[in-house]
Amino acid sequence: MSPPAAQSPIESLGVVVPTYREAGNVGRLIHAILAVAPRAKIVVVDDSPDLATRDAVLALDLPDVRVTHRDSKGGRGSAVIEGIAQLLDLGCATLLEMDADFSHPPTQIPDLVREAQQRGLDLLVASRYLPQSEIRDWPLSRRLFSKSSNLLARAVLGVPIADYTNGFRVYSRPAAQIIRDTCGKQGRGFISLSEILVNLHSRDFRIGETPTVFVNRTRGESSVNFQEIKNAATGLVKIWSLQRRLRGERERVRLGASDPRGVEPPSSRREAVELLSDHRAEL
Ligand SMILES: Nc1nc2c(ncn2[C@@H]2O[C@H](COP(=O)(O)OP(=O)(O)OP(=O)(O)O)[C@@H](O)[C@H]2O)c(=O)[nH]1
Ligand SMILES: [Mg+2]
Repeated sequence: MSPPAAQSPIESLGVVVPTYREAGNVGRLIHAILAVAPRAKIVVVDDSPDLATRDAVLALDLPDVRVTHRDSKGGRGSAVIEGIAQLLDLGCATLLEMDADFSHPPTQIPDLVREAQQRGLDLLVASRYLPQSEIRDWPLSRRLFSKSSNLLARAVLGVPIADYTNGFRVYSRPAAQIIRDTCGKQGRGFISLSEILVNLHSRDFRIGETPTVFVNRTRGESSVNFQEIKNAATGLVKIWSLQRRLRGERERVRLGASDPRGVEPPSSRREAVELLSDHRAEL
């Protein structure tokens, strides 16, 4: 389905919210999103062990808000990718991902969407690590862990972005299609945020950052645990190897060698835009 050509990015916005035990947050968050983006379509992908979060969404009874409940904790990244696929099917031209716990201020959504469009970006990261950014109420241990994870990811992967792990991001439709078709293979949790960066950067998609204010959650429980951290470390190694493979493929294509990828996803943004013809109008 194609969005009408006249729609502005905020009018054709789709928002994906991954949830794990967020019954106390999700309803308020959806109202807060719709207060600033009344035409947005919202997809919640919930992996909670009970139905409280799903029921909190259903109780809102809003036509453009849907919730998918999955049977096990499939990971934040896989939930986002599933939500992105649904939003693409709904015809959204601009997509945004954000957490359910109000760490990502919904009031910044219109500015993010506008900035992504004005700068011609395929991915705009709301970043906690720019000079004007702010992190509120995080304990020192959490700050140190997050900062060092980001420095490590940047050192290994080299995508010129300061914040690899904040899941408050805007995507163009072509970028979202690449994410749907290529990501979620190097881990299912928070590491998918880095996998997305590498898959888009390796294909010359346009990536930028803008400052944000990140606020520690005040309701609900953290889902971060040791297993998640271990999975992220393994995922980082896999993504590094993926990045080398993508670079090799690009080089082979550049040198005119026959394309060994068969029906694999496009190796550059240009190729992606040429192939993804269903939304030529907005590209
Ligand atoms: N669907 C789904 N969502 C998840 C999963 N793990 C976390 N989330 C959601 O992803 C978002 C980010 O997770 P958080 O637990 O807030 O992670 P964090 O911000 O690093 O840490 P805290 O805010 O301290 O909990 C929240 O909306 C969570 O509910 C998961 O396995 N599946
Ligand atoms: Mg959080």
